[in-house]
Amino acid sequence: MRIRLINPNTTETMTETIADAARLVAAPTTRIEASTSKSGAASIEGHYDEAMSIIGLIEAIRDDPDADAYVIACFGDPGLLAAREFTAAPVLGIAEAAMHAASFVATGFSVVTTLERTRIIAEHLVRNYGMTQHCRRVRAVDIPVLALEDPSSMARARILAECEAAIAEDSSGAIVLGCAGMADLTRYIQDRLQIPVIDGVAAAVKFAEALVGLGLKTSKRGDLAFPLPKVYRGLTADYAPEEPQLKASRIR
Ligand code: 5HY
Repeated sequence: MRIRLINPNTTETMTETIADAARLVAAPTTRIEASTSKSGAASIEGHYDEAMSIIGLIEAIRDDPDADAYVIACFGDPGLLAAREFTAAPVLGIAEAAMHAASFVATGFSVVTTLERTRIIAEHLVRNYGMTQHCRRVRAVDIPVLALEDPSSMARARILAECEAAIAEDSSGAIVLGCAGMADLTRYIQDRLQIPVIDGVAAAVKFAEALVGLGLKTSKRGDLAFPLPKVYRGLTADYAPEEPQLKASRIR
């Protein structure tokens, strides 16, 4: 099977970190094809960044209509439902995938994310995904997303310290890493804390494999049916939804 892994920010180096983490856990028969959004923000750290990233996300799906599944590799799960409308193939958001995986291995987990402002967005997702009973706390290390790639930011040490505090103070049994850019820290933190540390990129890849293995596709009945054809103007004119039969004839 083929998974299209989409980094909705425009930073190629981060896509490489994300793709490495995905390939580390993918089954031998799974091909991971990673893409960096062609439009939007260098890093997604708020509602506005998220909104501006969705065109690039849809474009990446439209450019590869035959993938067996799609993974949105940003912890805000930007455009998740719009993407599920746009294609029949399963679409996984790394935040949703990570939280579900954590709930399978611990009765309580903490999320450790980047900036204080995205901590609030992650709390919204906890509620939206019905995870309030499982998520003990969402924490932030207040490091910008792109500083994760800068050794001088001490990001690794600060994230480890925040995870240790989560175990001590939240009585959590598992940690969810709250940014795709933290994917390469999973093993490092897990070896030191000896509790499950969940990276959403890896979790989303394995859930995508499971859904495809089960022969499940996104339901086209109700709110995730293909978008209704209509005229779009301005910047989005090129994204006007097509007639479903036209779309169906173009994609699987
Ligand atoms: C992410 N931003 O995973 C989120 C992290 C965050 O550009 N990739 C981003 O802080 O919300």
